[in-house]
Amino acid sequence: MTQRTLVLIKPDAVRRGLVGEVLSRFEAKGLSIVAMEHRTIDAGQADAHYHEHVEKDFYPPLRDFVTSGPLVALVLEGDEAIEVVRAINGATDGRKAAPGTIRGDLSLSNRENLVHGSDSPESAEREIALWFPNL
Ligand code: RTP
Ligand code: MG
Repeated sequence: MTQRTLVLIKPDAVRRGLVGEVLSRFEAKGLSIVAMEHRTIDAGQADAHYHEHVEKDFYPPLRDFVTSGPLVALVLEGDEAIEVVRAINGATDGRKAAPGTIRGDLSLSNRENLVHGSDSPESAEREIALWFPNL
């Protein structure tokens, strides 16, 4: 089934010059970019995006990280796009993520892990509306 999913190329990827590398993996897989924007977010947008995590111990440093510089937000579309993107991204912790995934190949951190992908159809709908209200 064709789905849309919300992806963030996080500030660490922008700082490290990996936007093209990350984008090329999604494009090579066959996913279509239907929206894309370079943006620096404030704490309010971070809290709205990560609302399920705001009470957790790891959230304050995560908020500092995602607001630390520009990121690239995009909407990708394709067959089973939500699950496909999460597989391409790899496990949350870059030290444990499988080689061949974005995090497994390019991250050595549990926080600075380069990418975000929506984790369910409900999350995708909510996150796309949050980041791209005109879509
Ligand atoms: P994402 O939401 O960014 O796609 O990542 P995910 O589903 O793989 O991981 P999630 O559990 O939703 O965590 C969101 C982001 O928070 C940071 N994190 N830090 N223990 C920690 O220090 C910790 N755990 C998670 C990561 O940046 C993770 O992607
Ligand atoms: Mg998540």
